[in-house]
Amino acid sequence: MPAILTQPESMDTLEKHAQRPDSPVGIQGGQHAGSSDGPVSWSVDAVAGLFELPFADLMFRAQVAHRENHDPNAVQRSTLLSIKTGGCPEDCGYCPQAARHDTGVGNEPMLSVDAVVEAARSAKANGATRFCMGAAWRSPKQRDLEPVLAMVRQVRALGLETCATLGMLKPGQAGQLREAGLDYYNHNLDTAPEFYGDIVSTRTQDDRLDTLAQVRSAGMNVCCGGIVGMGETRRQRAGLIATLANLDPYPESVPINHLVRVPGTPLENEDALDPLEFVRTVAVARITMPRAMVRLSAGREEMSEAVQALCFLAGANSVFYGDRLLTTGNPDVERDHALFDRLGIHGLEPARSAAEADAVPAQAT
Ligand code: SAM
Ligand code: DTB
Ligand code: SF4
Repeated sequence: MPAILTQPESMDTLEKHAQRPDSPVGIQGGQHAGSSDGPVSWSVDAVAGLFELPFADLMFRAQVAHRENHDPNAVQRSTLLSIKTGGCPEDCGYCPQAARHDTGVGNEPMLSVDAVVEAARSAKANGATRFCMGAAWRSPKQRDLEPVLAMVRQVRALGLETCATLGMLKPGQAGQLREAGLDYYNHNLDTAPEFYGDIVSTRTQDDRLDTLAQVRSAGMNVCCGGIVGMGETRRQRAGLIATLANLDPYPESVPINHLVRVPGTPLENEDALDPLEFVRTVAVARITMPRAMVRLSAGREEMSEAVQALCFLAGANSVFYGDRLLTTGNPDVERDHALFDRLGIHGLEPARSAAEADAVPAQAT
């Protein structure tokens, strides 16, 4: 985890204000489950209450949580690569890679290990510190996992943090990925439990939780978040965040995706979400998961720079970096550099040095 910020005086002032008994922005929120030093448990009502705060009060609370745990001017950069695109048998309503959606995304073969390592090298040269390899699988077959293990080993040897998102894992696969040096496994809960069945019918959210448990038991860090703007209610956004925050421990990385409305997907005509509601979701994620890296994820290409700046103020401290996500676009690095310069943001250094690149991943913290 990044170093704690250094501005004791101003932090004291912020905290004193936030802890005033009459403050609408009091920093108490989640309830401790069981003993007072056990994990904090968030009810959907408590999270929905955060969403209902006046915007300035919500942002203030998010900033207190952010500044207590992170450098507010540092943003971590992860580059994505689709190592196996399209042809997926699942029916996720948002996804351009589902074979049954007529989106123009073809069923392509897996990239070669060399092509992936070359892309990782160039991501590192551009300033990314984490490289995330995505595959359009329901679940990897063992024969497909073998080349992925080689990719993980070689990408990690470059001194990058490694992440993969390959679908549901079968027993033993998480262990193999960790052995190869995978630092993070991305597997999103995507939306509130009660809305999940409206978006995906080919698996349940419990299937996702099962894979997340396997990732944890194997000692990997968890990257888990969701998508907003799929027609869910505000309470359902609160339900998603509460579910994430109640994972024990909560994820180290929390991608907050804005739905990219891809023509040919069932959600292509979904109403646009109020951008300030997206900012609120980021702020609520920051407050409920204070030590996590909260990633401003899909949807950034359509987002104004002013809204992105509000997301950073709300506690986002990570982005997908590079001009492509998996199949859709993302701001190019020049545009991001210009935005970061205007905001005085600097890239975060990798959590581990290149010298550690050959070591096995550290236990999740
Ligand atoms: N197949 C694997 C899985 O579903 O876990 C990995 C790849 S899948 C594309 C990874 C994540 O991308 C999904 O869980 C979802 O959160 C996100 N995603 C896919 N399509 C999206 C879209 N149109 N807009 C925003 N996020 C999207
Ligand atoms: C995540 O939460 N978002 C990324 C990554 N994890 C794998 C994927 C976004 C995909 C957006 C649609 C596309 O480019 O296909
Ligand atoms: Fe397949 Fe993942 Fe897309 Fe769902 S989100 S259709 S599992 S690639």
